[in-house]
Amino acid sequence: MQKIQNFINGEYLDPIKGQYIDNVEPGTGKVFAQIPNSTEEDLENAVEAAKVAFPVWSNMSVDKRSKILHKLADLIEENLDDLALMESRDNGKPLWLAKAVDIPRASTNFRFYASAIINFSSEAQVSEGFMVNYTRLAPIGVVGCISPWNLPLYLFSWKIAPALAMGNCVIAKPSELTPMTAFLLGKLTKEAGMPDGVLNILHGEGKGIGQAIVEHEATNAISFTGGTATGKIVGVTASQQFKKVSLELGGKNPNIIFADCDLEEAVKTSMKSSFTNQGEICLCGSRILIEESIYDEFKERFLGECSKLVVGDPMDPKSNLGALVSEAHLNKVDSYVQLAKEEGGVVLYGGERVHKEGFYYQPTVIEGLDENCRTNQEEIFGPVVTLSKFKSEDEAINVANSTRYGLSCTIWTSNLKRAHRVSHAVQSGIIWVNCWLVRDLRTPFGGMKDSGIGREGGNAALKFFSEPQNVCIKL
Ligand code: TXE
Repeated sequence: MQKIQNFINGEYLDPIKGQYIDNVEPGTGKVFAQIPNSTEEDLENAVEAAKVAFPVWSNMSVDKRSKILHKLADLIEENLDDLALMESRDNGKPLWLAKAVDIPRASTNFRFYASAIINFSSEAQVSEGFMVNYTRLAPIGVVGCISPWNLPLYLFSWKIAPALAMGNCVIAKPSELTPMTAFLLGKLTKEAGMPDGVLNILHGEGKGIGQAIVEHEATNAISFTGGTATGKIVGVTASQQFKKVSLELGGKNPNIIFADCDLEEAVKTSMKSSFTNQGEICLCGSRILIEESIYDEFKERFLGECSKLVVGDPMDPKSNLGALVSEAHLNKVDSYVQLAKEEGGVVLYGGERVHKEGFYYQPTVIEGLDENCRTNQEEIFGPVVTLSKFKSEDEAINVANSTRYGLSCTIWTSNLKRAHRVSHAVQSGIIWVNCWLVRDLRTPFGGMKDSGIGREGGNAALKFFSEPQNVCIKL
């Protein structure tokens, strides 16, 4: 049984207190590794290493830091197969998806920020004959990065790449459900030439070592991605020490289908936005709102596509959906389908667990629910979507905005004015029109309302992971 280790000060170390958590493979339901359940003693070691490394890393030339991050991106690409296999075994997602999306985007994250810091510029204001002001983006120091289990290396790298690029040292904790690719990343940072102590990776439970990282006086900023409930705890903890905090939280995203859309394209992409990664992406469109005149046709086509989906072994290239990440999450998703039926919903497709071993669930489509019921208000975070019809644009906008979340929204229409009008009216941080999950990393990423605070991505992330300092010099 593999026992993974923390990565502290450039070396793999056992947890000091010798405590471990079982790591269960979602595809089989069997324990396949053990991970450290780190304690404050491990954290103190990581803090010490990060503090020692900070002057070296923050004073390193941007060009040299950039080269190290580019080399790390190269190494991720060279190790794509091993990383993808581990990602799939750890999370339950199909291997083909880990190879096509998760691991390549992790490499892209490092490559993007390795380039961004070379091209990043700040402003200077010259008051003629009197003074010049310039703004310096100073590194913050030691920062904490905490990531979730749905896109493990993708979101882990999404945080640590800009933090490292800006000259900070990082204490990072992946989800205890999916630690394996972060574990493997440690040695790649060493091979890339990253100085010891710059990146420290601690494993363990959120309420234990996760909370300790947020509380520790040495972490001056916290970047968190996870559930809204946890985000509230992290936000309160960090704000009491006036730490900068970025919270990327949950979503209950509307997918609005107008009658004037390209219906074939809308159905095809809606299958992806509903069920990719078993619906375990915070950006999935879990509430499909369809204009009344095309409701029946959309429903027929959508259900027809659902019947072609294969739920199976993540290692099988024919599997469209793999396993949900844990038995607890499988039970949570199933409980919401039972709730939907109690609330008057009709299950049009799916709604059942599949296979004996492992944590598999059918793609599930439900209609006949009111927009204010719990099924349409609460995040399920699984392969479950609801269909509902609307008569007018205003009605669609009101339903879209009717939850506490505001992460993303997809809009399907061929009317350009409507595309802009509805985009501006929907309370979501990310709007896709006639597409989904296409990203330009220069754009800010994040949600409104209970979907979080702050924006990551592009220059927004570089600014988050720095302290702007204005220097004014008399001429
Ligand atoms: O979150 P959790 P999960 C959301 C997604 C869903 C949830 C699923 O919509 O709601 O996250 O991810 C650690 N102090 N997003 O279940 O439980 C925990 O160990 C410090 C939105 O993982 O919140 C894990 O590493 N840390 C997102 C991490 O927090 C704590 C994209 C997340 O765990 C902690 C992905 C504590 N007190 C998922 N308690 C987006 N918007 O981009 C737990 N953790």
